Amino acid sequence: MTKRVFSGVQPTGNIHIGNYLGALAQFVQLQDGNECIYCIVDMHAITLPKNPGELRGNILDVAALYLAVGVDPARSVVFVQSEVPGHAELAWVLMCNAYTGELSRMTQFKDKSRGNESAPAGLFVYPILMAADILLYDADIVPVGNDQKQHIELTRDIAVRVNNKYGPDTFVVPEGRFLKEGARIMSLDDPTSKMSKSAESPLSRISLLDDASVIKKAIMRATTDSDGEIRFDPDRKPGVSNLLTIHSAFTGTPIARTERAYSGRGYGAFKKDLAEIVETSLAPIRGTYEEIRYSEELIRVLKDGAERANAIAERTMKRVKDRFGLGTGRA
Ligand code: ATP
Ligand code: LTN
Repeated sequence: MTKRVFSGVQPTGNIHIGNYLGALAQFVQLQDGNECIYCIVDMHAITLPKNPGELRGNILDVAALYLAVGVDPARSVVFVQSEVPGHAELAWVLMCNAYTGELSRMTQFKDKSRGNESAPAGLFVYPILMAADILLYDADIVPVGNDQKQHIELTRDIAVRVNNKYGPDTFVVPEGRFLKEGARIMSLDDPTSKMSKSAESPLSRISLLDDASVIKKAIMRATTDSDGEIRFDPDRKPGVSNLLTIHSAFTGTPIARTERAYSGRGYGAFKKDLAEIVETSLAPIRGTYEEIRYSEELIRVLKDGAERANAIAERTMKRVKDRFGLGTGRA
């Protein structure tokens, strides 16, 4: 039986190779044999203040990148979250079935709010909106990076809780799909924290649209260590291990083989080759992106995607309203 796949990326700019290897590459692979729905989660992006003009631009950037990496709008639904009202509607229903205690335990909230009394309430309920995104489409599989594990668990807990109360088939209980290699790409200049869109230093990441010179600079300057040995050991050699992970994710070569190939050759040679591998992998993505980013075709894809997504979302909302006894049931 074909499975339904759902995932989303925030339109926050600087989409990087961590997002690509951890999430986008899986989006493309999962199109074979599954029904895929890929969303640009703009409502998640406003949990922290955004410049409106920039946000609009970032939405189209992510949409163009989806298509550039190989998401095929003829096979998959591609749309913008705020264009389907069901997300906000279902989020409210789920909020009434989630506990403040479980939300306070979310590490992303703890990191981003840091006990700040004026942290937006949206940051606190962010995982509920994410649960709504997933449950609205009866998704079976959710491909995401490792950092989203806790949010997927919460989604499952809420789905099971509602099913126990309101009927076993109210929601499909989804499963996360995490990649082993490439599930967590670390920052290049601080390999103990994850590569992130929001990190201040541009040398911490490689964005999908970076050109050859920027890629080379970031990799050549990546933090390593002083023992000169190319060996995978994330605890003692986080920088080198991260570069090996990136190498393996782009080439498909097992890490052990790369360790042998570069044995005794020092970091310089490895880094130079890696920069070239990353550049040749990203060049075609950049090319397609430039062709479609400002095209009418992109707008048409998103409009069509929103219509298809809405049709599914409306069916789910009708079912949810019936189970909860909301409305008259005759609208
Ligand atoms: P931020 O910098 O704001 O934390 P982000 O880089 O985590 O943002 P998201 O839009 O939240 O970006 O994530 C998009 C997808 O990329 C998610 O599935 C997420 O798990 C994945 N992802 C993000 N960072 C990494 C990373 N360093 N390694 C692997 N996957 C990642
Ligand atoms: N929270 C995710 C983005 C996201 C998402 C989703 C991922 C929002 N809704 C639904 C998968 C399914 C993040 O920060 N990476």
